[in-house]
Amino acid sequence: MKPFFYSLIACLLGQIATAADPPAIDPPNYDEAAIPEYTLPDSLTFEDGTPVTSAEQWPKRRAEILNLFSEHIYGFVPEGVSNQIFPTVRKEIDFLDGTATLKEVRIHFAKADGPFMDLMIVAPKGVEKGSPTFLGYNFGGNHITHPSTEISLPESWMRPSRTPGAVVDDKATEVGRGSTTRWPLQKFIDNQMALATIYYGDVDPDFDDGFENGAHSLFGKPEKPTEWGSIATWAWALSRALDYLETEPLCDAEKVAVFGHSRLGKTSLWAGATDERFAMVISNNSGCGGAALNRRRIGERVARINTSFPHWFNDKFNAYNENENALPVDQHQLMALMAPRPLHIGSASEDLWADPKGEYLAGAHATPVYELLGKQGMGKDIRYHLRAGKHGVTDFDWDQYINTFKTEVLAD
Ligand code: GTR
Repeated sequence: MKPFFYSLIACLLGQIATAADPPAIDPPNYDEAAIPEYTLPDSLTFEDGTPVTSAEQWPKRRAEILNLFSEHIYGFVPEGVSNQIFPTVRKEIDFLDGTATLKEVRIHFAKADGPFMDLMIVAPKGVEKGSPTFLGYNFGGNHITHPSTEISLPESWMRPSRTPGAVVDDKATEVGRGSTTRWPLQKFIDNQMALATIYYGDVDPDFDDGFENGAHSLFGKPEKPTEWGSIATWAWALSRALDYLETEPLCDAEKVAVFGHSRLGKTSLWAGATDERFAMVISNNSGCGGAALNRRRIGERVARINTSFPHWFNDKFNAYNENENALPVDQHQLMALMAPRPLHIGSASEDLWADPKGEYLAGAHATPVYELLGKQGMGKDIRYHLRAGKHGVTDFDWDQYINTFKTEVLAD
């Protein structure tokens, strides 16, 4: 009886384990030869099958594509979400040996005492009209960009840091000041450009929290599987930051390049797609759910990302786990939503998880839409660079983005 008893228990435990297990995920593939055949959806064919033949028809087709991305991947902003902001300037001082101004603005969402994000602006001095501006989220708080004690520490939940002591009890500490080289402030100033940055966790702390904190605490849980996940929420708040920049004398709101790295690169792309006021869009190593084509099924894939980060996309995106060919869109069409504005996609040679080749191809396959709009696409309005090295943001990457900003936005 004993062995039977044990096997019964083992069987029951097995069933419990099976019920709780995440869905089976194929191991990652890094072999180009093992990529299944695929056909990319055509950006220049309407959903009813008729071709898009003129630039005048593009806004209608663009709306279809945007709607498909909202419905199947990133999620719609729920009805009733208020776009109202309540900004308060908290600091404005000289910075970087008097070459720059440091300004801190607290922006409350929806009501004066609602949840808030702290926007930090570092802008060159002596620019009359307001400077062209990079707007982007940081991963660890505004204070990680520079050692100065003038920069306020974030107050919201802070994700763990690689710098020992920089985060204690989920809060940022003094130790984290200047702990990253990802934001070359003096380089921006020397190029007469401003940086506007926000800690992304102010808007929505990056864990699966059931929509209870950050901006979500105002609006509650999504009622439909097509409503927003965290990426769409972060993107929505970038638009609210741009609303503020439209009133900010230090910045030229008509010349704002939205930037993001990795998950925040997915976010900058979605912000650029949903808000055409952004003059230029930058994706740095954004990978799966960003610039990389889903159908290549190489490196990180849809099932993996939805399992590791269930809160990033809408619930409907789960329908495409190990089922990428069923997606009505692919990421080249997200790139096409930037047209005719300049788009810069940056990859890193060792960042195979993000599929550098897939990131390039998404840009290349957006070219027909740029051409329809009288632009050239890949090589001109769509820029791509492959930097040597790992996943990250380097000065070399910034040199490329600054150059594209100058030649494609500021030279006009
Ligand atoms: C990884 C994730 C990527 C990327 C990255 C990041 O773990 O798989 O999609 O977003 O995180 O944002 O750092």
